[in-house]
Amino acid sequence: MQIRSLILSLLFPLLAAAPAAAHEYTAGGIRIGHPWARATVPGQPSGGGFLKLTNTGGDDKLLAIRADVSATVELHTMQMDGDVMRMRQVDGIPVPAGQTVELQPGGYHIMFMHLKAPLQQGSRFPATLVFEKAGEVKVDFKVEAAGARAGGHGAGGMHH
Ligand SMILES: [Cu+2]
Repeated sequence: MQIRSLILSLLFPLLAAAPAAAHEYTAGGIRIGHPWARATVPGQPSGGGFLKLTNTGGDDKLLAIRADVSATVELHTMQMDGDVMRMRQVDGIPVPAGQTVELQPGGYHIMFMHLKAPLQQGSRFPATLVFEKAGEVKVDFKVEAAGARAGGHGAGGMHH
């Protein structure tokens, strides 16, 4: 009994922390996992956003994102140009039926272009995802450390 309550008390803080760390939304057959953005420094023109899309329905496509934190929001992919990884704007991110598509550093990502203010670590901001079939979904992006899951973009956002 004592051991059991010790284990519970050790486990509980972890369990209690989980929902805050990983927030999730649903739109039709699409599950949107943990939208997050990288913190930016003052003067940094743009910031990256990431999330995970799990599609249990039919073929769909992420068409656009709207947010007030920046003048515009673009969808980007990374591709090799000779020896250099470069970003390229895409006009949508396909989310095929039954598949999981992860927007992550070094791959598909969201760019909040021309930020109105730096993205502060620990804060949240609202955004609307627009899907071809599932329609519009409001989500909150959590702002995490600039170096979180590093790779892809330089922290300075100098490519833009
Ligand atoms: Cu980009």
